[in-house]
Amino acid sequence: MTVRVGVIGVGLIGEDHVRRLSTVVDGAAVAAVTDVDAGRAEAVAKQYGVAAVHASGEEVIADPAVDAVVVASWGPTHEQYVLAGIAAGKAVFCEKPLATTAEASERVLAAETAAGRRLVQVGFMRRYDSAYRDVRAAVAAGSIGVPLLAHMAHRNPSVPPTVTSEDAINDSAVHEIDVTRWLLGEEITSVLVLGPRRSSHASPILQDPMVVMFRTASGVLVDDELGLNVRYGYDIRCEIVCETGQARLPAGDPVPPDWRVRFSDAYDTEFRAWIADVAAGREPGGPSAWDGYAATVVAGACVEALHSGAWTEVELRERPALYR
Ligand code: NAD
Ligand code: ISE
Repeated sequence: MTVRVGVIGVGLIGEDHVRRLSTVVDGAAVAAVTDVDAGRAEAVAKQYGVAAVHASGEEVIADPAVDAVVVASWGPTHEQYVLAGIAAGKAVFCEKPLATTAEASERVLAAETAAGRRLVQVGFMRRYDSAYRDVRAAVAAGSIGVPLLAHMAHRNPSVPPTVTSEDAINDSAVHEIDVTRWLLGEEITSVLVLGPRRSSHASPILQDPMVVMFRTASGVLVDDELGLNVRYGYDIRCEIVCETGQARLPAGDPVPPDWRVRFSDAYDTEFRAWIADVAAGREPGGPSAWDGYAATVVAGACVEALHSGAWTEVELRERPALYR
């Protein structure tokens, strides 16, 4: 069976996912696309032989030739398409973030709960990266004791001058929020954001670099260095310090130029797994709407901590049975 996918938003990553679903992932085909930039949607459809270009995301979701939906538009638009996908009973792969506020993420949890099954997977692709998986397996094996600390870094070569400190947390640090929860298998309970001397490459609306700290339920302390204009490459680091050893990502050699190169295999693996689940009629095995909700709530607490300069508690609602 070929899973026919509709893609909403074909900017940088949406176009890459159209390429991936058209040329890399077996058993998938892109049946329809849309973008508020209609010319861009037409150009992507022409390049990859996509049959339909629709005027809106809602039309993509309603198209009977679309079995499953990828949402890769701007973050604030995700909620409306995810809710429409759930209402149509179609599987939805939503790029991070699931939604930009805790309230919007809760509406997604409520819609899935009412539907009685999980239809949504969130694009936290680091969970599919082989090096991150090795780190997780090394910690889970238990032979180096329990985790005590973690050091992470997320360095981007550059970002547009319109990117704010809040965007840096919601768009970039959100990945470390997710991998912290996934690597350690527990929730983040409080956060702190510190701003050191600023890079001369940063715009005035961006605290760059920034150190975001998380404390987890068992007391593990995580520091995440966010640098958005380091120029030399895309450098992602992660080291989990346990009682008698540590597990860490290997150093990039050479350092990749951007996220598309660094996580290329992870995106492919992520989509192969998602398509296999959709084809088999299974609930998605990847990051759930609960994971998307938790990441959004923690990111919101980080934004609060950025402004207050104080440790800030993370308040998650009770996890619905659907996600236990
Ligand atoms: P982008 O600006 O390059 O592309 C977004 C596209 O969405 C644009 O073409 C825009 O015209 C379109 N769009 C906006 N609103 C729309 C709407 N209502 N309906 C249809 N199209 C709409 O941004 P991007 O870098 O491709 O990011 C898109 C999403 O993917 C963001 O949520 C971002 O956080 C996420 N992302 C994830 C990763 C990852 O590593 N998982 C990497 C990059 C981006
Ligand atoms: C981008 O949106 C991503 O999700 C990348 O994975 C991340 O590394 C980058 O910082 C974000 O801007």
